[in-house]
Amino acid sequence: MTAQAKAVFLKSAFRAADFPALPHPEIAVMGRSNVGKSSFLNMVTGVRGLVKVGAKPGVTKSINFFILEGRITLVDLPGYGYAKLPVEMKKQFLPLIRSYLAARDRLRLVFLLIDIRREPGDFEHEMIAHLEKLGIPTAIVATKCDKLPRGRRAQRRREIADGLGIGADSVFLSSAETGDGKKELMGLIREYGSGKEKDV
Ligand SMILES: Nc1nc2c(ncn2[C@@H]2O[C@H](COP(=O)(O)OP(=O)(O)OP(=O)(O)O)[C@@H](O)[C@H]2O)c(=O)[nH]1
Ligand SMILES: [Mg+2]
Repeated sequence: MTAQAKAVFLKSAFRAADFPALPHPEIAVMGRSNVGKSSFLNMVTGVRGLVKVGAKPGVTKSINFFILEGRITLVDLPGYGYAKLPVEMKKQFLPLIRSYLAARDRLRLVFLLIDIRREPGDFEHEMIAHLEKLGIPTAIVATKCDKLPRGRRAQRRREIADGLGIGADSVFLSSAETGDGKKELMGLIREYGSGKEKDV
């Protein structure tokens, strides 16, 4: 029998006072609205329907906590605003995200997701700098890689890495449609979730 990751929903928090006190190492998923954060969690855990996914941006409006195999906390963060929204609405979840990052002393790793077809923008640059300042390891994930033919993926991976000033090896590819990247990403979750982490 293959060991299947078992993940369960714990709670939603709309403000810092509602964040649960948990003993486990914690790993969070962050990125622009509609980039595929919730789908990413469904894909890596293998639990279809664990997190609500939507065609329209702005589906996740709270911070959602999940427990993986009873020993790792996984966190789905609301998205940074959709490009078509007014600036004020785009930024509506940033204070909540910042207070989350400041509050969680067991946070071991943040997955920062970028659509493989997009260029990293101000949000990604600012968040990477912010996470670095807080000393939180960050793994960049290029999502929806099924949208590009295989031959184009390596090139986009390099371009995203160049845009962020990091090595191409630090950008992981994923697809919630095909399961591409699942093994590697689950490997990172287990590594960081066990406390025996290597550098990303
Ligand atoms: N083709 C393809 N579509 C994807 C993939 N991941 C997500 N999607 C689609 O993209 C849309 C947004 O996915 P979500 O997982 O809800 O994105 P999110 O980042 O959680 O969005 P918010 O909660 O609104 O911030 C949905 O229509 C998904 O089906 C992927 O890997 N490939
Ligand atoms: Mg979501």
